[in-house]
Amino acid sequence: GQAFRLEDYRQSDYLIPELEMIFRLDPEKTLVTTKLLIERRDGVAADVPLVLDGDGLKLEKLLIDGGAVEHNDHEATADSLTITRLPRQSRFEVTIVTRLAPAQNKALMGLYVSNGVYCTQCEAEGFRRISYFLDRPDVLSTYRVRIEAREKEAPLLLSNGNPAESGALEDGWHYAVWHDPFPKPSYLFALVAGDLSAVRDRFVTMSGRGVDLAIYVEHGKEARAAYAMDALKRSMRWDEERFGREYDLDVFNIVAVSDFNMGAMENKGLNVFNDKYVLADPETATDADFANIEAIIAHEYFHNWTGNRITCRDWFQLCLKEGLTVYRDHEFSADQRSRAVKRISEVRTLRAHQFPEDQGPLAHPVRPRRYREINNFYTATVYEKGSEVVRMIRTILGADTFRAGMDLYFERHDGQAVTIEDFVACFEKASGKDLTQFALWYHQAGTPNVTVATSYDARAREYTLEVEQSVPPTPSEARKRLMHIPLAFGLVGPDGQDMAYDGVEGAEVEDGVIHLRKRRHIVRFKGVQARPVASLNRGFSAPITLSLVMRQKDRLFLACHDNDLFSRWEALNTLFTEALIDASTRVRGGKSADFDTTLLGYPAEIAADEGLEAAYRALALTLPAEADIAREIGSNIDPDAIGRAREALRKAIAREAQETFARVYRDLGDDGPFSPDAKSAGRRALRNVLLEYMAAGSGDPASAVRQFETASSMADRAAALSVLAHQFPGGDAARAALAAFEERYRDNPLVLDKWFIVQATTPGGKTVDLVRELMEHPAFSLTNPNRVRSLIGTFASSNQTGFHRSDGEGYRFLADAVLAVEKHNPQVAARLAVAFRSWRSLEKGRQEEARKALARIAGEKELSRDLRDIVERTLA
Ligand code: HT7
Ligand code: ZN
Repeated sequence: GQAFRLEDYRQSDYLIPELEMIFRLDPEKTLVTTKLLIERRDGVAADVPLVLDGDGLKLEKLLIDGGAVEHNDHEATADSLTITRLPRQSRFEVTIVTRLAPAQNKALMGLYVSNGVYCTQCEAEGFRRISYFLDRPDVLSTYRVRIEAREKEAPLLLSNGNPAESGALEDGWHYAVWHDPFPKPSYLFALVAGDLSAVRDRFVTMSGRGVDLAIYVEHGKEARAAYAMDALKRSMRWDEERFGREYDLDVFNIVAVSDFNMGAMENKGLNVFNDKYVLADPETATDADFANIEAIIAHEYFHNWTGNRITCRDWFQLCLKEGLTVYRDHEFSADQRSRAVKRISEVRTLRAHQFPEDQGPLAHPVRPRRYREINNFYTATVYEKGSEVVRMIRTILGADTFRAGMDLYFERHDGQAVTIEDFVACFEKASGKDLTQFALWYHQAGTPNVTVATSYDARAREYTLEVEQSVPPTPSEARKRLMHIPLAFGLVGPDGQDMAYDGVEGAEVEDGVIHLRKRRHIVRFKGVQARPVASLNRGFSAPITLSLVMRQKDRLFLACHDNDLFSRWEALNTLFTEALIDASTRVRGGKSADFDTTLLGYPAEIAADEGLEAAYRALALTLPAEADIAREIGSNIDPDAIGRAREALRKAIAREAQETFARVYRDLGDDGPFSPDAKSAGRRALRNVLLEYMAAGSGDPASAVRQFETASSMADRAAALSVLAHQFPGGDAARAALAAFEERYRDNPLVLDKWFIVQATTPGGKTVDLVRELMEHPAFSLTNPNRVRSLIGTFASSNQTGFHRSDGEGYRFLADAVLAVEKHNPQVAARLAVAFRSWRSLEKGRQEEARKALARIAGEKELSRDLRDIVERTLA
């Protein structure tokens, strides 16, 4: 298929400074009239045709300056409209009428109907499914949108910007007009029409302007939007205080819909959300749900400045808005909650999603140079690694200069569509530093590895780090250039405090950060009074892998004493990972998984250490996931051996710490009325980790049954359900709990998703059959992305022993499911297929089975561009 290349970018010949749209809404026959004010750029000849993008469109009518266009003067296909004869003057008006059937649109791009609500999704290239347009982010227009609908069917009519006018029409129809004064690209256009309830509030901005806020949900769900509204107001205030960014329209609307391909969408003044990221109350939402809602509400709101006011020149620049906005939402959550706990969670997510991407066939730079289907580039690399790159800029420049760079970016580029080079230039200007080498983080794929060897010369009082960097080859980038890696560090002394030193040679070291720029640095710290333990990459200052051979004793010392909480967690996590890799090798060789007793003794200490916040203790006690262990092993992977080793470690820890765990679990108790705040969530997280251990150690489901039956929140109920279903599968307790849960929530699809997830992630070879069976459940639907992701997606991405069943049944199942979903929703199907990406790191038998399943998909004649792109790159 055709690929788009960054170097081929050129400006469009025409611009569309203004447009008017009229929607006459009907589920089967919607008419869209679009009146475009077209402007020819200076220097472009009048005979240069105007070529507008379309996707599956049917042209009903075409006028230029109000007059008909001759047959010979234009060509309309489903995918484009080319007008060859145009007025000589540089500005003219093109009127286009298209006809749509939104009720038939199951791809959920363009205009569609979700549970009776008309809504749109235009990013990245969905606008062209509504009307012919210059559907590219560097064409910015002001929109005036008139919506007409049957009042009974759609009393609520929304679009971007501010409301301008509304009124009644004949035959029970009515209309509303919206005007958005801020020029925007078409991907930020939105329309919503339906019968929804509003939760309203008001926000006064820092300059004293009032903004009417509304969150629209289905009738009866209003109370479940209260937390989202609170998160919105906190986000608006935070952006003023931390970045000086004020909201700019009179209204800010959020709509929750139940059929949505992604999490949410930042359309100007009218954010559309997957209802999963709006609706929450203690009865139905876990603590993770509350935290996700807070983060995503913030993320979409923050896009108003990073994405909307300043947008991307082209889709290669996606990280310009996404990486930066993720960085901003991470900072917001860190300020609202515990910074260390937040950072640990971010790093776990990065390693779970971005590292395998960077280390597999789908690896690409944060700012890619080539794509066949842009939908497949909304990736962990663009989002999460993109955020890490911004974080590194801040680490290198310091907080104040970083803020000065951001201020300059907002000032210089407001109202423009720009590039990563423009963004980086603002920080170069603000700091006076040359960031050319640093910018390789945007341009070069792959996770850099840093190898470190340490030595201490007691006589000379000199501590030496020999540091070497390498970047592994990735698809289409065999040779890599050397990166600028900011490595935050501390030299931890025998008393646990960071040690001072007199001077340093061999690298630039500033404010606790070593700047690696060469392949090899020998960094000598002078005047170090005793042998320290090196704490490196503190706070995960750079998204790298670190190879540092360290005695277990020293790692354990860091796990107990490092004053950087992230590094403390990291030390323990590394100890667990190393132990699990060893154990899985032994298990695979038919031996027993043995563990060092020093390591087994430490979890009880952590659980009982009240000097540590509960959320941190919960994270520290969470063993590396099976996928984390597999990633560290890297090749010839046997997921069953890893599963057994991990289970053995969990049991060994549970037995060793039995009494302490039971006591701490009891003491944490039920802490009264539910509150979603971070402290209460942390207590629940710790209790629930302990519950898992207690069940594993005792082999008795009783405590989980008790918690399931008496839980006063979904957080506790869902945790108990998962202990029962995963540790006692098929047993009476698990069966009873699953049945009770299903009965209690049968009318709440978002909660039933948790029921699907718990079952889909049950370890072991039988789960694939269960998942196939659950696809027949009345609550399951192949056309709703949340259902598909909960049942099929989590099975494939989060059930190592289930998906990787050695006979290949998991792979055959996924191939069938992907092909079934692809028929109506290529975007969601392509995302499901990403679960195959690490197939080459499996042992030979599984590799062959996975390859066959992929080849079967690739062999289908009529594949969508989305799915073909993923499958071919995965097989390449
Ligand atoms: N910017 C939004 C991306 C998005 C999207 C992309 C492709 C297809 C459907 C989509 N829905 C939302 C989400 C965000 O990052 O804020
Ligand atoms: Zn985003």
